[in-house]
Amino acid sequence: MPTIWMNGEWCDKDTAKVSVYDHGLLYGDGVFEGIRAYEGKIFRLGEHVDRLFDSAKAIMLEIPHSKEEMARIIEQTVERSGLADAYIRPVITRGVGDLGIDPRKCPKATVVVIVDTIRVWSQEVYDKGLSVVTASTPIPHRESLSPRVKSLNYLAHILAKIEGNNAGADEILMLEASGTVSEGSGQNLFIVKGKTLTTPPAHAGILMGVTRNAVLEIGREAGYEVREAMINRYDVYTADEAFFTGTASEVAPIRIVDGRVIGAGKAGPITKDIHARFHKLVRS
Ligand code: PXG
Repeated sequence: MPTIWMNGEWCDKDTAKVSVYDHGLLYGDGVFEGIRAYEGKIFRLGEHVDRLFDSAKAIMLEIPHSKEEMARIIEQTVERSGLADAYIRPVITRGVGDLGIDPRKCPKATVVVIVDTIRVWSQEVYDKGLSVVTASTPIPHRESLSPRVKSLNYLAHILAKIEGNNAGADEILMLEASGTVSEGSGQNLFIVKGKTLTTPPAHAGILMGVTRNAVLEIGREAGYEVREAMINRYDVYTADEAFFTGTASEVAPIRIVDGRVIGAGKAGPITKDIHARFHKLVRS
């Protein structure tokens, strides 16, 4: 059953409510995480908690719990939900303040952990491979709000996603303002050429995905060459294979980008291999 922990209290979907004066709602002032549990085991909880605290530190938001407490709250919420396979959404906002923007008016952060399930695309889309278009909305400049902060400001990614929806695509590809390739609306990108896997590096305007890290490890262990390098749309169009990675999306093969069919136009052998190894890893 969907279960919510909010500021020390247990709630359900109907009773979990935030104030209209919460700066998370008024200004998108806050941070979040997206985590999965497989067969009752939370995948890389430590990495997600570390990223949550780094995001909070970057925006000078103090989480009123230690990392250990936060991890324990997340584990307890999963246990209480009874869901063996779950999607976990910790959200920390600046808290309740007044109608001004000044965060000093918010004495206490709002802490929420939601445990529910998620499905990004239908099984048919995974089987066929995703259709992708490049969005014209760029990734926000890293010196404005770092893309590495998993903040409650997802409007650029949402606007990009709307462009994809309007084009009838399954997903979008976002570029940095300079034009180099970054990521999807909530997933990192990998391309395959020969036996080499390439994904854009930290400074390409990406969120440093936990799934991305896992796939980098899996790729190395499997004996592929694995690179973090800047790529352009040309590299994507001419790749043998391409796939997205993300906690919600897992490993999702890409079939077509901006009308260019990628490789054979279906999940290639290396994508299938990475997918199988990933599913084994999360259940190990
Ligand atoms: N880039 C961005 C911008 C993200 O939000 C990822 C990459 C992948 O990171 P992980 O750590 O999950 O491998 C994310 C993930 C969704 C959804 O509906 C995805 C995310 C957040 C909210 C919703 O797919 N974040």
